[in-house]
Amino acid sequence: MSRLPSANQLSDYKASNKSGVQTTGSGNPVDSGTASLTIGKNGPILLQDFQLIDEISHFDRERIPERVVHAKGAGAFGYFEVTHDVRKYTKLSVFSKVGKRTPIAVRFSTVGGESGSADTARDPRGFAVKFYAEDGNWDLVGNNTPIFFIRDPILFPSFIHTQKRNPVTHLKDADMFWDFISLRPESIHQVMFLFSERGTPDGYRFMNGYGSHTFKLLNDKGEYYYCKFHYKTNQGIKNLPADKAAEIAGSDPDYSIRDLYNAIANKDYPSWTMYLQIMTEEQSQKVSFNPFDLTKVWPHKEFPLITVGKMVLDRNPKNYFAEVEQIAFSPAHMIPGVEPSCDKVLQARLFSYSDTHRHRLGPNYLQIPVNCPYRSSVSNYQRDGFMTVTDNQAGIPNYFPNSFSGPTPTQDAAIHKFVTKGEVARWETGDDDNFSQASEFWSKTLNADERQRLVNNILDNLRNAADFIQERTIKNFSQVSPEFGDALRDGLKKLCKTGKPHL
Ligand code: HDE
Repeated sequence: MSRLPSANQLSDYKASNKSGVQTTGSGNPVDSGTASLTIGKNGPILLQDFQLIDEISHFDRERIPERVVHAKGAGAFGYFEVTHDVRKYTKLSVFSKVGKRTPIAVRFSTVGGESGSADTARDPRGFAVKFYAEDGNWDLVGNNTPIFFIRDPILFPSFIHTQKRNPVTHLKDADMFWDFISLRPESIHQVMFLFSERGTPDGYRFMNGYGSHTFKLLNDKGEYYYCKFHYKTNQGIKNLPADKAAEIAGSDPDYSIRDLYNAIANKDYPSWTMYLQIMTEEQSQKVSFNPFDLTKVWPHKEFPLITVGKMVLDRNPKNYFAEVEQIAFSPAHMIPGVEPSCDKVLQARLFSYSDTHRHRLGPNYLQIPVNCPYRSSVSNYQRDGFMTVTDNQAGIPNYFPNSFSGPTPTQDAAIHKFVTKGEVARWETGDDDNFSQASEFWSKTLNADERQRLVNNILDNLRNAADFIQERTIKNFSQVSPEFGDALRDGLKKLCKTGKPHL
């Protein structure tokens, strides 16, 4: 019977490898893998059985904290190839020459579920890319949606709590979810993406990716542009209808991991085309929306897509834990030519990721091979710490400035200087134009069938929330379009009549 490559991993290993001598972690050969050292056949175990203690104590420490969000995911490796010249906009080394290839690592993920949760859950998908460039690693840590639920990062921990489990029942809780969403209507645009079929992509190969935030690009003349990054899937977009997604969640919860692994193992390498959207400073001051607000898209008509290159995934991880569980992306990992904009959510992310890596993987997480900027050499004044596994920069001076050939800064890395002023305050943004782009999405992007499915998918979840929360939610959707609000109100009434119990 023919089997998928993912089912044959062990047989494939056996076909090309001979068994070696089993050892302890310190490399000492062992004489049995099946018996502990005891006094007599049934006797107690000896403390001198280092092999047993080594086995069990290592096992006791096997799990590291899972990612607090994006815990379930799949990773792969490949390259990014430049196909079009964009040096007018940026001096980024990875875009420096048509035909240039840069090695990349990618991790796709769901967001809210634990590392054992189902791949087809309704959720945004993470789309994180690490470019191993000659001038260090550049991480573009995005999603499969161009926008997000919030525009002020202070709301992020609360928002995530509402996606997770109720602290008493340990169940997903529709009251928590819809209460927060309806109290913060800036989330409505992304909620509509989420409850459309884009919320259940048919595996990771069939979705687009977005850097989502507005970034700043810098060219070699010192000029800057605002920019959004897009990846379009060359496999075509495929989404799952809600009932199919639910069925697969039961029959094959690892559906998307399996699909990606087998496509690559079968040499059916997935690829994406990368594009930029560019906005000048002048345009940024004139556009009708806030270009630094993460709940907004930049209309393609005004800001057309500019092709840069393609991303190809052609290698599966050699080992999942080493190369996927331990991979650590950070929006703060930037190389000359790309800089943050004033997008507040991006600003907070610049801190958060490295912080979580130090907690999850330790202070030397950048020494782990998958995270190490192996195409440049790390040279600085950081030393020591848990799990220093390099030569710790040997005899290079460990202080700066110094007179002994220690590494020195370069102006190539200087950020673009800019002036900023304003009153320091906690600026509330809850009422900043929450509905205009959501209305466009409803009336222009979705067709009648898609609108109906969006309504059905929302009803399927909203029906579990308390009445007053349903009412507030419907009021918000009515501001997107009265027709939308009416469809939800009618739908809830009908569901009430069926008498089907709420979850
Ligand atoms: Fe994340 N996010 N996030 N996020 N995020 C993490 O970092 C965080 C946000 C995204 O495959 C964590 O390594 C804050 C937007 C992806 O390893 C954590 C805020 C976008 C991944 C974290 C956001 C993302 C993460 C958890 C708002 C799309 C998975 C583990 C201020 C543009 C990366 C980790 C991977 C992971 C924090 C919002 C994408 C805790 C504080 C917006 C793809 O640091």
